[in-house]
Amino acid sequence: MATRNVVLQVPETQQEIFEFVFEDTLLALSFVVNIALAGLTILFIVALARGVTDPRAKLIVISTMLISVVSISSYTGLASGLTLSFIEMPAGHSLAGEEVLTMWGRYLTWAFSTPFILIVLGMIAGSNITKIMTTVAMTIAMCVTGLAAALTTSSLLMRWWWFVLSSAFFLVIIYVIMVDWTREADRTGTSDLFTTLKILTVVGWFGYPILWALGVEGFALLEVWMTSWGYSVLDIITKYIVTVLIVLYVIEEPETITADADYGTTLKGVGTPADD
Ligand code: RET
Repeated sequence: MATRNVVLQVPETQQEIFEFVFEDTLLALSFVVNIALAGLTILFIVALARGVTDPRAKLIVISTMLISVVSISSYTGLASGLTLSFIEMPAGHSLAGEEVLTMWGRYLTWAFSTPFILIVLGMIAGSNITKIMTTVAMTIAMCVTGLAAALTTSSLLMRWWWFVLSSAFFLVIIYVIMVDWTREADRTGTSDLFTTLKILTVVGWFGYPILWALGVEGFALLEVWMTSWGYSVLDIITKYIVTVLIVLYVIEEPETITADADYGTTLKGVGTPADD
């Protein structure tokens, strides 16, 4: 009977979840701070990169902006109670049978934000479309399987199997960044910036699966607000700090990243204005 009462007290409707989030000041702040920072980052990019003319530099800038555009929407989803739910953990989990708050919107929206991070990193390294698209596909696969890991309630084993699958995709991305792009950035002449971005990205990205494993989704050693702040701090490093460093470099339009008016045209010369 006692268990039944606890279950019935769990917020179920979107409004109840919204109220639950805002009753927990720390949890609510972990969302609101990121909404503010994503907004400020967008304004920062608009203010600084307005005058950029080179099409390749513009593509990099727009991609950085899309990271924060996705982020502000993602955190709005969380803050409004739309993209988080209480789900019951399967047998064997340390909170088995209890309903825990899952911020599944994070895993979902990473599938839209991380591709832009990788497009930008790959372009700064001077990599090719095949490698960039491979990492984009891998990150989408990583996030979707991570979402599946968080939402699987049938079996603990299946939750961790999803986690293993997601980690396999993750390791492919780390390999491309550490090996291919590091070599390519050397050749392109962007290794100073790329090395800094690489450290922030690789170290930061490893924090996400660690938090997943330590939080309620995994071994439940951390409380929900701690996990949420953990993700929010990692997001600040891997998105806004990385973006600011990139934009400050790209607005100077150095030769290492520019490509002139022909860039992105299908036929040679199509993008060049006629002489007459
Ligand atoms: C999950 C759990 C399953 C195993 C792995 C994960 C990795 C997540 C990562 C997320 C990166 C997110 C970023 C977001 C910025 O918007 C899904 C936590 C490997 C690496 C950079």
